[in-house]
Amino acid sequence: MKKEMPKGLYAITAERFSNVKDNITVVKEMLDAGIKTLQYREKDKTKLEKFRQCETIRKLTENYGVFFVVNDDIDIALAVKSDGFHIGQNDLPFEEAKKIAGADMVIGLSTHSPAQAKLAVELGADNIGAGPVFKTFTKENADEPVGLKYLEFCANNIKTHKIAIGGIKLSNLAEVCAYKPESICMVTEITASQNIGKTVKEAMRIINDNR
Ligand code: 3NM
Repeated sequence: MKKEMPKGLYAITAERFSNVKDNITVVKEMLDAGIKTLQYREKDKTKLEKFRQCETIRKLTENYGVFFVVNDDIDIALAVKSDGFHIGQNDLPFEEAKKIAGADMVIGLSTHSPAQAKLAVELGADNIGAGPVFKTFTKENADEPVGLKYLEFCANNIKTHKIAIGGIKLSNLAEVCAYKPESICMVTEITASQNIGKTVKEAMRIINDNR
């Protein structure tokens, strides 16, 4: 059975931007702080290293009852039995990824324009990334920021679960909340924080206050 992705704050790993901590240490801090949705995203490791970290994170997220998403690697997602899988516009065609992932896997697709968002819905995406809302230095070759205008388009036209992403910080979180995306993702604002627990709790408070 497909699980439902929780709404609210969505966290993603980024070991390069984690103050020299490894992903597992950061994930434990995120889980202790109350994160409900977590994506494993890692561009600089071998398949085996990624698999090992995902195996550990799957156990941890299961213990905490947290929704676990694997980015890019469908084989790892299936092997560790993650709840979800996420791909971008330059990965396997969405239809192919969906066939491989099977009926029980929640599948998300990153989108950067109204046309991509509409197509993602037509193709049966369970959720869509919408961004980058603001300038980001976390993703290599990220698209130019689509701004709050794209979130406004999505709010008015897309019913599928939306994940706002890209350059989102505590300082601009309330502006993003105004467009009511089901989830909001902050990557480096959390991973690079000197106090992950405090940052996560503050983000959740802002999201709750602006629902
Ligand atoms: N995807 P930060 S932007 C992983 O627009 C990712 O699809 C994006 O990192 C998209 O919160 C992004 O540190 C990185 O800016 C966001």
